[in-house]
Amino acid sequence: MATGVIIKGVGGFYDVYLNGDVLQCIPRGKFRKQGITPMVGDVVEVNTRDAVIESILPRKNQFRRPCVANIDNLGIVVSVKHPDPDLLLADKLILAARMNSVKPFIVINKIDLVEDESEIEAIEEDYRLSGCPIFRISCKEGTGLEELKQRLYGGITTFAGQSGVGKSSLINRLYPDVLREVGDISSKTKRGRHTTRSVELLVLPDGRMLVDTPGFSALEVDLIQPEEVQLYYDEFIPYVDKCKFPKCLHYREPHCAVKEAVQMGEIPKQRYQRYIRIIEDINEKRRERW
Ligand SMILES: Nc1nc2c(ncn2[C@@H]2O[C@H](COP(=O)(O)OP(=O)(O)O)[C@@H](O)[C@H]2O)c(=O)[nH]1
Ligand SMILES: [Mg+2]
Ligand SMILES: [Zn+2]
Repeated sequence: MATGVIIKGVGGFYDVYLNGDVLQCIPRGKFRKQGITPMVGDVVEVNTRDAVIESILPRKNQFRRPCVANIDNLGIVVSVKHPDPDLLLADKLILAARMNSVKPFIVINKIDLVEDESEIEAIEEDYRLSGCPIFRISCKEGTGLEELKQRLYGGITTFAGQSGVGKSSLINRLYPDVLREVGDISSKTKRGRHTTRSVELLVLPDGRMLVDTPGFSALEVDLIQPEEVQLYYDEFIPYVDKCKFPKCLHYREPHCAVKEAVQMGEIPKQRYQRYIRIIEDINEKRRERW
């Protein structure tokens, strides 16, 4: 028996990465009877002689789009320009990642497009206390890719962000052996081809893995309670105990230490304002539901 990771699944067969090798396996019949479908990213125990998956270890998380389990790290890609950064989306992705025990990091791409560094610095400033490592890169010129590669964390990494920010370009750069479709922003409608393809894990030489299909939905955020959101904001930690109300949402409550810290410039203002947007979004969605 050996332990490996499913890196691909097609037509009932699963490619399992085991000690540097790939073994095509079938799952034991019992899984189907139990209604369990193995997923890409699953850690499995394999009977190597028969190439049979005997057991699937408990998943730490699982996602539908792309359909993959056990994600460790999420690279949130924003571009300085074309398209302009959508930091509300980035914040929601940070939240969705942390809710699912995924470690987020921020990748600022297309730095070749700005002459003035201040646009990059503004994004970095916004996330300086978020606890997310931040990388500046240009997929076009190759800047910062080596550093990103060296600091890519162990386990399985996936990338998310708006369309056109350079996720596919980045995966191609990090894993150049397999070329994937890099879209032109203007021809984004030619989707069909890509959506039917199944997800695959790309194994880097040292065993770290990338999800080949970018994506990671922030929809899960809708399920969170408004009072839970703050638990995922590292920025607030030093202040929350000093708020007058123990259940302070740092929203409309008086004598709120978080709001005071924002006023004093100790917590980045934009990031706080987007936190409020998220709280209001959640409240609105809940009103619609009831
Ligand atoms: N100038 C510039 N363009 C880039 C860079 N990275 C990607 N692009 C371009 O941005 C467009 C969208 O890239 P793509 O990787 O398809 O984005 P995705 O939708 O996030 O997967 C393509 O035309 C890329 O050539 C970069 O670092 N600099
Ligand atoms: Mg793409
Ligand atoms: Zn407060």
